[in-house]
Amino acid sequence: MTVPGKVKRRVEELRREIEYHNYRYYVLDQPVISDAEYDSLMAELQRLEQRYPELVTPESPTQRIGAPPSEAFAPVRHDVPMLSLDNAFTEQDIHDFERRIKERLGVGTIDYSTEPKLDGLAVTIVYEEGHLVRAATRGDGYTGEDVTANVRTIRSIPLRLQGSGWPDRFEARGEVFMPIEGFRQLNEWAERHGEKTFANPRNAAAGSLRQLDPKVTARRPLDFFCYGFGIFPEERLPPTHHEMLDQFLSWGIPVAPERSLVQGADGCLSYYRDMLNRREDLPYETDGVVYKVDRFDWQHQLGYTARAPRWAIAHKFPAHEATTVVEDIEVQVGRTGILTPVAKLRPVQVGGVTVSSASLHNFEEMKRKDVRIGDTVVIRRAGDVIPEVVQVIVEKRPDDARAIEPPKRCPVCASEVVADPGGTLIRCSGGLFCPAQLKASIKHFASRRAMDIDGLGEKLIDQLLEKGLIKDIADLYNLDADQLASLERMGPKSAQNLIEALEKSKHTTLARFLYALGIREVGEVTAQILADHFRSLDKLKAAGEEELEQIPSIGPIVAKHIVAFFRQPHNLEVIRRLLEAGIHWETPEDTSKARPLEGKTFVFTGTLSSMSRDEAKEKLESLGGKVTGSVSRKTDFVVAGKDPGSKFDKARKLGVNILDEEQFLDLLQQNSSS
Ligand code: D41
Repeated sequence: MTVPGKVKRRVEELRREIEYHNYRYYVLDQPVISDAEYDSLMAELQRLEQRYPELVTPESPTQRIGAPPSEAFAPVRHDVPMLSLDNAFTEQDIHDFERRIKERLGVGTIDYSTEPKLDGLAVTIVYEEGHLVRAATRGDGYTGEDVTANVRTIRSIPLRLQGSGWPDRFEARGEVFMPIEGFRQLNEWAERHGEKTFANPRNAAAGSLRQLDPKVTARRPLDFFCYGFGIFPEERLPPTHHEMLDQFLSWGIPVAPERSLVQGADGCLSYYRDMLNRREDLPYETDGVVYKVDRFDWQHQLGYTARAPRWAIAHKFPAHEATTVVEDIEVQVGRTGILTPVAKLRPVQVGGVTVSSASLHNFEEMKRKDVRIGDTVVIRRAGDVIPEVVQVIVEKRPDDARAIEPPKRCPVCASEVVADPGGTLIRCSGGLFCPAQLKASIKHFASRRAMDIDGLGEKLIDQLLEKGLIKDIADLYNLDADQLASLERMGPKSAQNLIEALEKSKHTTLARFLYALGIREVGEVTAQILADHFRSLDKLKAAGEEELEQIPSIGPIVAKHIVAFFRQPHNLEVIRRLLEAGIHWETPEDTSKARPLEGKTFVFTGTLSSMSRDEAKEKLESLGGKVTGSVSRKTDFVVAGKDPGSKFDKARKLGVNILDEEQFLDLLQQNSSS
C-alpha cells in the first residue's frame, strides 16, 4: 500500500509539533498547550502510524517507549576524553583556585559560569545533521558504554534538534539524573509491588540508565541537563561557556535553569551560599556547584592537568549522608501506640547538623535492612525529614552485633503488643493507660493545629505528669499559676502566660476539638468533614457506623474507630470535663442545607407558567443543582412544563424522574426553607 503524500506530510507536521511541545514542556517548563491537546496530537500520530506502519521511524515521538532489550552495552571510545572535575570544600579553596588562574592568565577580573552540580551520571550525546545518533556513559573518561537506546527514552532529550544553525556533528555532554519527586514515586511503587527500592536518586538514575531493557528505562522518570560539549567545530564556538549553553537550549537541549554568570571568587561564593540555601527546595539532588571560567579563549590558555581542566572546579556541599555506628536500638511508643524502632547513633555530622538517632520506620523495615546493634550504617538526612538508616555496611559488622526482635510487651507500660490488621505495624494495647501514649496524646491535644496551647511543650508535659499535676487532657484546665510557677524552668511570668494560653484555647472550633481528641484515623480533614456534617458534638456522638459510612470519604474503618471512641466511658468523661471547663465553639454554618441539591442534574422541557426558565435555573443553581440541555441516564430530574418535547419521551424511556410544575415548585419549597 502506498502512503498518500497528504498523510506523509501530516505525520511529519505532527512530529514537528509534538517535538516542539516536548521542548516547551520538558526543557523550558513553559507549555503552550494543555495536556489534553498534547494527548490528542499524540493520538492522531499513533493512529496514522498504526494505519501506515512503514511511516514509523525510530525517531518518532511515539517510539520513546523503548527499543528491544540488548545483551550488553557496547563500549564507546570518546573522541574527546570526558575529564573529571577537581573538588573544593572550603572558601579558601575557591580563593586559591582563583589566585592560580589569575597568575596563569595575568588578568584582573574573571567572569565565571556557575551551575548546580547534579548528582547523577555523566553522559555524552552525539548529534549528526540535527539527529541524535549516539549516547554513551562517561565510563573511565576514555571509554564508556553505548546507552543510546536508553537515552532515547528520556523525554527531555531531543531526538531531533529545534531551531537551526547547529554543526553537522557535535557532542552535548551533561548529567542524567532522577528528579526527587520521581524517585519518591518510583520507590513507593516498588515498595507496594514488593520490588527492590533504591537508596537514593543517584542510584536510581544509574540503575535506570543501565537497564538492558529500554522499555524499563522508558518508565523511569529520568531527566537531563547539559553542562558542556565534546566534539564541536572550533570555528563555530561562541566566545563563552554561557553563550554555548544558551545555544544548546535554543536547539532544544535542556540546561539547568539555576545556572548563572558571576564575577570573581566572591561572586562564586555568593552563588554557593544561595544554592546551598535553596538546596532543599530544588526538584533534584545536588552535591555542590560548579564554577567555570566563562571565556573559551581563557579556558584554552589554562588548559588541563592530567585528569581535569584547570578552568573549572566543583565546590561541594556538606554531605547528606554519613556513616556511623548503631550504639543501641530503642523502641518508641507513638500517640496511637505504634511501636517504632529507632537507632541510637554515635553522633555524626550530616549536612551541617549533628545526628544522634535515626528512624528505622518499623520492625519489618528493620529486618529487611537487617540493622543490628553494633553495625556500621549509612545514614541520610534529606530536607527536614527525620534522618533514616539507608543501609548496613555488612563488611564492618562486628561478631557481637545483636539483632533485636519486636517486643511482645510494651516497653513503657508492659501491656500486650498486638499486630495491626495491615501486618506491618505493631501496637501497644494499653491506650491512654500507657504513659507514652498519654504523653503523646497530650502533646497532640496542645499542638498548633489542634487546641493551639502556646507554651505547652514536651518537657513541660513530662513534668506535669511526673508531679501528678495532670492525669489527662481535661486536668490541664484545672492548673493554676502557683502550681505552674513551682516547676523547673518556669517563673511567675511564664506560668501566667501558659494560663492565658489555656484560657484562649477554650474558644475553638468543633473541627479543631475533634482533631485534638486524637480519635484514631481522624486527621484534620476528616475532623472538618465530621464537623461540617454533624455540626454538633452530640449528633456525632450518637451516630452509628452505618450513618457515618453514608458520608462521602468516610469508610468503614474510620467509622468503626469513631464509634469505638465515643463508646469508651473514659473518653466521654474526659469530654464532659473539658466542656465543663469552658471549651466552646460556634455551631458551624449549615453548608449542607444551603446546597441541598448539590450534585443533582435537571433538564427542562415545555413551558413553565409560574416562572421563566432562567428564573427556574437560577433558583436550582442557588440550591446547588445543575441544569443541562439534554437527557441521559445521569439526569436526576426532568421538569416538564406545558407542551413538553422529545426530552419528555426520552426521560420516560430511560426511566428518569419526571416532575410536573407543581411537583417542581414543591421541591424548591422543601429545599429552600432553612
Ligand atoms: O552537574 C554536574 N555533575 C557537572 C559535572 C557539571 N555541572 N559540570 C561539569 N563540567 C565538567 C567539565 C568542566 C569537565 C566539562 C561536570 C563534569 N565535568 C563531570 N561530571 C562527571 C565527571 C566530570
